[in-house]
Amino acid sequence: MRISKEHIAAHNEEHQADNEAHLAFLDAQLSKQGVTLSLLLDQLKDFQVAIPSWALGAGGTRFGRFSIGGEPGSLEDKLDDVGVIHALTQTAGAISLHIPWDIPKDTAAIKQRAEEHGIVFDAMNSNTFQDQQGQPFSYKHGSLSNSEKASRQLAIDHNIEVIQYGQELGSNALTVWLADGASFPGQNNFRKALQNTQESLHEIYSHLPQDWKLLVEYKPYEPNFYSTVIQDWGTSLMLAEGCGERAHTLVDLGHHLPNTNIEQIVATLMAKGRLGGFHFNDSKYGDDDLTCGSIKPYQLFLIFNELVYGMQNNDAGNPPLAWMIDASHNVKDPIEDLMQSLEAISIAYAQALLVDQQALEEAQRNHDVTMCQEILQRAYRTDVRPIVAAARAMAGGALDPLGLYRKLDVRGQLIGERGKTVVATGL
Ligand code: LRH
Ligand code: MN
Repeated sequence: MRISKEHIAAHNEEHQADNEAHLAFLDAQLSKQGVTLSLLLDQLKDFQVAIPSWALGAGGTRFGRFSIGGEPGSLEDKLDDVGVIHALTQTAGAISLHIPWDIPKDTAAIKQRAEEHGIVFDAMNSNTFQDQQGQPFSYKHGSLSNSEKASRQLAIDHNIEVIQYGQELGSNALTVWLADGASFPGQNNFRKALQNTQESLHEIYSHLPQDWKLLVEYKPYEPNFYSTVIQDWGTSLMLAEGCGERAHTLVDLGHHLPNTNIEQIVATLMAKGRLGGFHFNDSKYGDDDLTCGSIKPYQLFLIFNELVYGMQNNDAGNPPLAWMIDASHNVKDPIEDLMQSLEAISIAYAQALLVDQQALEEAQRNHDVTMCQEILQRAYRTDVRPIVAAARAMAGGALDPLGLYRKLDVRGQLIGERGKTVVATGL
């Protein structure tokens, strides 16, 4: 299933006049605020977010999984689905693979297919939270933190293998997320588990190619429900600093206890020059992996406001960030859900670019608390959708990706090609 440029041109033809009318109104409004629309469009046009290879099929929970039909049955199919999303949005120019769920059988062919879709390979993800068939040592009681040297070494070797797959594909980052932890008090020696993890990560880091980054992802709980070795940003930062300059923290928005101030964590990590990237999603309770901006859009905006400020004041030399989605689709069409997330992320970024940072700093200096909020919310309450749509069209995408996706009945065509019962690898 391919979306042709002709499909998109015809669609944009239909929607152009309407979007330009909105754009002209916004341009008049924003230029009064000293905002140059063309600059904003350029920044948005170049903004790319990686799609998780494990979220192109229907997700599920321990209570059940409901097929969507037409799911990708191979890595080739997954690249084609990311190709559909990228053709429609021009914002999904990368895929993040999870090993062993997505081991490329023919690397050259996979690279060729990705190239045809204009997709590159973002961070690689290792998996030491599941035992593979015939695995000599189990990860049941941990991987990099396990008290058993054999399990630790197996997990280290797996991560080194993942780096090799990534090198062949042109990736330049490894994301390590550990399920390691305990479900009951007394089950683990916290200090030994942390020490083992530091030593294991250091061993992996010593095998990292010079142009690569190591991204250490933290999470407070699940699948362990009493303690997790890498439970929060502080532990991740400490472990990253314990590895070296090219080790950074990865912030998965769903990996925070309720009411955590994530935008402050982002500001802190950027101030330390150790923010490596994101797994964007949204949640109401736990690691719900819901559509970005579907539950807490204002939080997403506040996070991007800290990112924009951090990138404009990057005295700590924070590296370019890895922008990735990490979601799971229990009730929505995965492609539609991912396009909604891309829209929400682009909207939050565009609104954050509208924040008058100079005026905000002045209001902060003057302790004018009311004005601080006014400055933020003026940007947040600006309907930037016509700008996000125009940036997409400028890059060759559709003004209304979801509308065109449905008009072309892409899911119907995928079901026709792949059948109703294919189950994609992943969560
Ligand atoms: C853990 C996580 C991690 C992935 C997995 C699929 O919750 O966020 O990033 O490895 O989901
Ligand atoms: Mn994640």
